[in-house]
Amino acid sequence: VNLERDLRRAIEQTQLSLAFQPIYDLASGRIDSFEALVRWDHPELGAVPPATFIPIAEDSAMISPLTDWVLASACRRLREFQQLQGQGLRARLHVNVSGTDMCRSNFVARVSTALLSNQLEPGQLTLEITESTLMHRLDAALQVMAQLREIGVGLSVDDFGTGYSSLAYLSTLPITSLKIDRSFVQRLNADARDAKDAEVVRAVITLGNALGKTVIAEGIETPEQLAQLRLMGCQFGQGYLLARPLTPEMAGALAQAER
Ligand code: G
Ligand code: G
Ligand code: NA
Ligand code: MN
Repeated sequence: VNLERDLRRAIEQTQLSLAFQPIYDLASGRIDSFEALVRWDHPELGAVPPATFIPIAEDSAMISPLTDWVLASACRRLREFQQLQGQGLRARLHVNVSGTDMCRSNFVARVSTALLSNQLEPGQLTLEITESTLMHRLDAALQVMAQLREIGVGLSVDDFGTGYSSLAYLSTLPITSLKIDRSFVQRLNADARDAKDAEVVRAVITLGNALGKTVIAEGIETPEQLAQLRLMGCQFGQGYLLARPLTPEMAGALAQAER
């Protein structure tokens, strides 16, 4: 099996699809946005996880066509969600992007095209970039991030706490939000109520809030974790306890129910 060759075909032959996982406002319980997650149904192998094929795409020429497919498809769906929600509401979307792709010269134009083609406002889109890929090419990434902020696109550091960005960078990066990695959230158990792990999460939330960043906890799986995060002042959350990644149809139905 040659996954790089197969991926080229997958983009052309609609073997790819998107799942949408809601991000909730923990205070109101309302949906803040949906994160688009790419899925690949390989004709012989079945479901191939993105953790397998995204790195292959990044190391080949396939990452840009893949990103463009995700951006276009996710924006089209968001437009549908917005129509289901009706007047006045502005559904919002998170899309994961690869740091290597973001540093290509035409990236900002490609993002603008996806938004314009679907009559969406830049403020409706947040791009998630993992801490490690961001730090890998920091200078190039900073330039592109500044341009994206200038047009109004939101920027989130994904898997925060697992990379190298350190607290020193947090105040200087042009980001609008950070997502606390689920490995931290998973350590918020009842028996760890006053453990050091909880203090790390609390400190990240406090610092993020103080710097004016939106803080999103990911990977919430238990009511205990949710309760602790709320107490710590975490405003947004995502995880299997709240909602799993959903088909576009189910996500649309949820969006409609929020109107
Ligand atoms: O959905 P799942 O848990 O299998 O995702 C695994 C990883 O793949 C996550 O780190 C997620 O951010 C990443 N991922 C999911 N969809 C996309 C996408 O469309 N583009 C990129 N670059 N990464 C994605
Ligand atoms: O790296 P990123 O945060 O983009 O990864 C998103 C992935 O995490 C998705 O593939 C999604 O399926 C998975 N995910 C979402 N919620 C949870 C959760 O509560 N627990 C676990 N273990 N994984 C989750
Ligand atoms: Na993500
Ligand atoms: Mn993450």
